Amino acid sequence: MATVAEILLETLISSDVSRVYGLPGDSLNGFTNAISEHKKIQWIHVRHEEAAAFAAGADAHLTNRLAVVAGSCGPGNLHFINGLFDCHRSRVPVLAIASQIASTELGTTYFQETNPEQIFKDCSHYCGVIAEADQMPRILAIAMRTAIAKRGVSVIVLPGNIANKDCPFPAAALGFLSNDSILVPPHQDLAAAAAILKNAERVTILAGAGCEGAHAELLEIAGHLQAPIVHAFRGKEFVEYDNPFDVGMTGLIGFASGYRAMMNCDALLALGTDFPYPQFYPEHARKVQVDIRGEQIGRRTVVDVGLIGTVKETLKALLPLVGSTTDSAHLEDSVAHYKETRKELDELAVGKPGSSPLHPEYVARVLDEIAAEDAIFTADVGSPCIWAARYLHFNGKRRLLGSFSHGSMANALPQALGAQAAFPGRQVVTLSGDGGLAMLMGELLTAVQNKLPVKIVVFNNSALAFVEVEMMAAGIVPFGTDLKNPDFSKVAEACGLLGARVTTPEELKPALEKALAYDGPALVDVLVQRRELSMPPTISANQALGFGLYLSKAVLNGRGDEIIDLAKANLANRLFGR
Ligand SMILES: Cc1cc2nc3c(=O)[nH]c(=O)nc-3n(C[C@H](O)[C@H](O)[C@H](O)COP(=O)(O)OP(=O)(O)OC[C@H]3O[C@@H](n4cnc5c(N)ncnc54)[C@H](O)[C@@H]3O)c2cc1C
Ligand SMILES: Cc1ncc(C[n+]2csc(CCOP(=O)(O)OP(=O)(O)O)c2C)c(N)n1
Repeated sequence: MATVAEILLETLISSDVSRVYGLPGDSLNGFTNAISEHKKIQWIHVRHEEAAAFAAGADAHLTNRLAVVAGSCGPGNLHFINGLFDCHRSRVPVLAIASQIASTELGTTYFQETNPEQIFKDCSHYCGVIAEADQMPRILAIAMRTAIAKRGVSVIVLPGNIANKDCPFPAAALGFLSNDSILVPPHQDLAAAAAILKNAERVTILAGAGCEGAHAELLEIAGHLQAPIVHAFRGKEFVEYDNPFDVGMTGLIGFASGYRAMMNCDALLALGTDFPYPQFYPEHARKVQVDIRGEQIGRRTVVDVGLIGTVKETLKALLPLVGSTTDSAHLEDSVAHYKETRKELDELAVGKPGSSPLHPEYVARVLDEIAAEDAIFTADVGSPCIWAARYLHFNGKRRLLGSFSHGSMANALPQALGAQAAFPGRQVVTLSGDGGLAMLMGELLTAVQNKLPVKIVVFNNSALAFVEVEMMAAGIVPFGTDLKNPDFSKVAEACGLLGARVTTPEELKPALEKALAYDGPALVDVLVQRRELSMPPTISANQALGFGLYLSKAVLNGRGDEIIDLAKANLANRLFGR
């Protein structure tokens, strides 16, 4: 008779799972042993379980299929927690197999004993404990179906001794492998939404990740309403390309034009977005929001009509009801402003030969120009998010991943590993922070060991620069943000990657080209400006005040050199130029 671990594995295989990310340990031996014997599932051996969870999240995001992580008891699966939070908040289907100490020892504060069912409660839709061998197939199926149907994390807690017991039931099919259901709101709700949109003079669309697969419908309704389209960050990869209505992103790291188009409208149509910052929503506009999850509607701003539906199908149903306006003043004004904003941003992305350190904008721009047309990018939380938001172009084939909803540092490298494992033939490129890279630097070894040819571009500014800006904006003198970095290219070489270090603009393109063409993992360490300020598109009185305060504090502290630094980075232009 097959063991619980073997039936578990067979169930995964029959559900199209072909990789498991993890790190072994005593209580997980039954499962890893089954993997080693079956050979139908690839074991992606990571150096830190958090990385396994980030990698699985990227895999699930890109494949729209369940991804799986497995970790040993106690500290082994505890390490998953931050990565699993990211997966859950990004709404990607991930199953975590958290092995547990022997069931005979539970409740005795035994060596490595934890309560995973409590620990993972907040980052999962379902957490089932397998107390008996007979129970496993049903608990597993519930966990898998829940992760797929609700999109998020499920956890099964499996004591090591039970994994090795005989299982009397065979592997059973789940019945579905993804949730692609469509949902159309009722006519009366659509009519109420249409009335708001028809009666408005200036409609703006805020489009998010829920617009995936609805590009044509999005453009069609924008045409009918003569509405500029602003995108939320997770919607960038699906919305911005081939889009004459595009006016950029809004938010703290967005474009001035995106902010302006939102604030100038008298009706907002929010489509598949959970853009989280209330202060960036227009106060006086009427609002219609479409979301597949009704509970998301009205969470960030007051909404007049909520439509529970999938964007594509809802727009198809809404289109005949909204009519067509010929008044294009708001659209034309917003697009013109966007063009100006874009021009200003592009002017910052320059590299004067010999000047060191480089402008990070220039690094992102060159990367964007030479990366493959179906490249997968991952961006670390911190200022790499800014460069990705402003300088990477998408085309319907390229993809973008980040820890956008959870906001955890160190996501870019492990997400790249998962992306590369899922798509071995595609170019996978990180925009890594120096702080972010160092946080999970052991994963360089994962890239080498698993032959994952990811390309890591380090924006090395010797600082936790993003929080430094936050501190300055809040009127605080930066503290604890210095990073004493090694030469990351040498670290990479020691780990078995191709390494390169770039100190001047003219070295950049050749180094990136060589790394992208290299048949294996490569790291390019680029020295970039530390105080390349990326101020919000609109500065509130408080933030400006805070900034002034910082300057005076800096002077008082005898840190005049920092002010000169800021001047070099063209602060005034950024603050007041747009
Ligand atoms: C350092 C940092 C700075 C950031 N700054 C900004 C910023 O300035 N601007 C910005 O925009 N973001 C910013 N973000 C990201 C931000 O935190 C949010 O993650 C992002 O705005 C959310 O994008 P979204 O609404 O497209 O995606 P999500 O938050 O994932 O929302 C998608 C919504 O669509 C729904 N949905 C999914 N599929 C469908 C479907 N088929 N039909 C209908 N609905 C569907 C979901 O239920 C969900 O409510 C930043 C993140 C970081 C880490
Ligand atoms: C795990 C975690 N720790 C701390 C933070 C707070 N934080 C956000 S961005 C950031 C700095 C990131 O630094 P780095 O990776 O060097 O990128 P930079 O902003 O310098 O380009 C910090 C500390 C976080 N988001 N996640």
